[in-house]
Amino acid sequence: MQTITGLRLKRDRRGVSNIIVVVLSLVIIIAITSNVVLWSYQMNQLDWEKIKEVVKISNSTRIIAYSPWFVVQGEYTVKDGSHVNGSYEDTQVANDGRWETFEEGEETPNYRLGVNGTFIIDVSPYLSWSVSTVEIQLRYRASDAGEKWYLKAYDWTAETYSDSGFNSTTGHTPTREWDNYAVNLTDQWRSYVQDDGTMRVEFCDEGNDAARTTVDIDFLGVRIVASGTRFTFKNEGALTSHLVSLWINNSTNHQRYDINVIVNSGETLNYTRADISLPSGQYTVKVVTERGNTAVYSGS
Ligand SMILES: [Ca+2]
Ligand SMILES: [Ca+2]
Repeated sequence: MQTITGLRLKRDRRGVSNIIVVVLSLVIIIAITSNVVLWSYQMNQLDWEKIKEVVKISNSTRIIAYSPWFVVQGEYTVKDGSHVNGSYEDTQVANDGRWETFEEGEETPNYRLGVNGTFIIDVSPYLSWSVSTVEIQLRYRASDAGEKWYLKAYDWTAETYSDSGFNSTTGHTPTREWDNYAVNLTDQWRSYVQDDGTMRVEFCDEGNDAARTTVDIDFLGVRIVASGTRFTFKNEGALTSHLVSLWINNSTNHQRYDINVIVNSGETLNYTRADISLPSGQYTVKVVTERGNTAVYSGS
């Protein structure tokens, strides 16, 4: 009797342990299977989202910003010729009915005129911009049209007044009426502007001539020309897109920029970057989304 009971107990224990093994195995199998299913579902979800994402670049445009005019802060230095009338303050505002008058020197036939002044440019608001050049604008009236007039700036390295690298070095022929004459310093502007924004500008005649010219200066000013870029992104997909990087490429240069731009489904978004200057000639813009999709735009 005792033996039979012992056998039964052994069999029951084996049966219970078998059930435990089966149940544990089932639990493990279910856990693994559900994880695999979930993982593949998540993968499919990401793939699906990547496929569904449609972002386009519909435009990229150069934008130009001008600083206010910076004007002379003290009386002009007359290098050749003489001061006749008015003061430097009369040259600070254009078209205000006030001007400063200078006359070529007395030594016939060597009539010469050259005046220069110091200008302080406030560069600080444009530090984050891509400064493309500095412009000099003059409004003046000469009493004869017999010679050209020039704008130059002081080259701090060469230690001389120069127009080397300016967009125009041919001078301006006056009409004997009020004339506007502007030059820009191209990308050579750094030679002419000190780090603290100090700049010296000279207005001078073409050379020795027999007519003694009187010149009225109504306005002389300098300003910063900054350039940036406005991109237009279009989200034609059903999902919100996160743009994470932007490339500007041309035949010689590939430049990457970090961006952090959210474009909602159906949205057209303008995105302006003052520090990005589009290259001249053919270029391509590429944006990359967080999901790894790209959009490309070709411009020139
Ligand atoms: Ca002259
Ligand atoms: Ca004036």
